[in-house]
Amino acid sequence: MFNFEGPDRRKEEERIRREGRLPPGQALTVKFPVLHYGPVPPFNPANWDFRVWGEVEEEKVWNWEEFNHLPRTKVTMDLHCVTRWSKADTTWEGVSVQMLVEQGVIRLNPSAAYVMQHAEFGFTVNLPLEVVLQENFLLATHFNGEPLTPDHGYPLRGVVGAIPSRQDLKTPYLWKGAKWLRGLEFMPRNRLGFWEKAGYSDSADVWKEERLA
Ligand SMILES: Nc1nc2c(c(=O)[nH]1)N[C@H]1C(S)=C(S)[C@@H](COP(=O)(O)O)O[C@H]1N2
Ligand SMILES: [Mo]
Repeated sequence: MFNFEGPDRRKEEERIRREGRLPPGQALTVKFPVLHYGPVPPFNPANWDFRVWGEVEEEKVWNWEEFNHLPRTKVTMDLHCVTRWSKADTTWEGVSVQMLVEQGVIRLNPSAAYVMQHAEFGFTVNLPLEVVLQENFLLATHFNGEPLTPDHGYPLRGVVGAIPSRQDLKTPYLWKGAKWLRGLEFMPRNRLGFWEKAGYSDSADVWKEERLA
């Protein structure tokens, strides 16, 4: 597929590689491939809600309007997909879980250690709490200044990537962000999500090339 992207891709890949931003076994794309299991769900703001439950002092349920009044932030990241494409300098806007916790909007129990993202059709993705609280994990409503498109997760998705200046942050492959996200479950112990149960790596570190379990 990359052959059809022209000379710009090659030059861009050289630059990203030189800057140490291309993990092993990855190739740069200037497109934005779409990958998921199953159909794209419809969005109806009248019955959409976002739930926060589990190891929290108080469960939360926000409708679409309430969700849009939460504090918002922006982050620019490189995305790394386990199917071996990477995309550089993508800008995401939305809600940071770290910020919600710092501002007391979500109050975690001390027992909270893992997080399950719950999406439409029962799709799930698990991550350690530590990663969900990093700056490179966002509950995103916008990509490069525009609302998400339906196939990339509209109206809301988890997204995780690499912030080039932040090599201290753990960086999992892109599948660790659930599109069409509807809730977060804070958990005392780890449970595997949809792709993790199917044999993908639990930790999914892009720099260690943790693709399959
Ligand atoms: N709800 C949902 N989210 C999902 C998936 C899925 O099957 N369902 N697949 C994941 C996988 S495997 C990848 S690689 C990324 C792809 O995101 P993209 O389509 O925006 O490139 O979404 C992730 N989020
Ligand atoms: Mo994927």
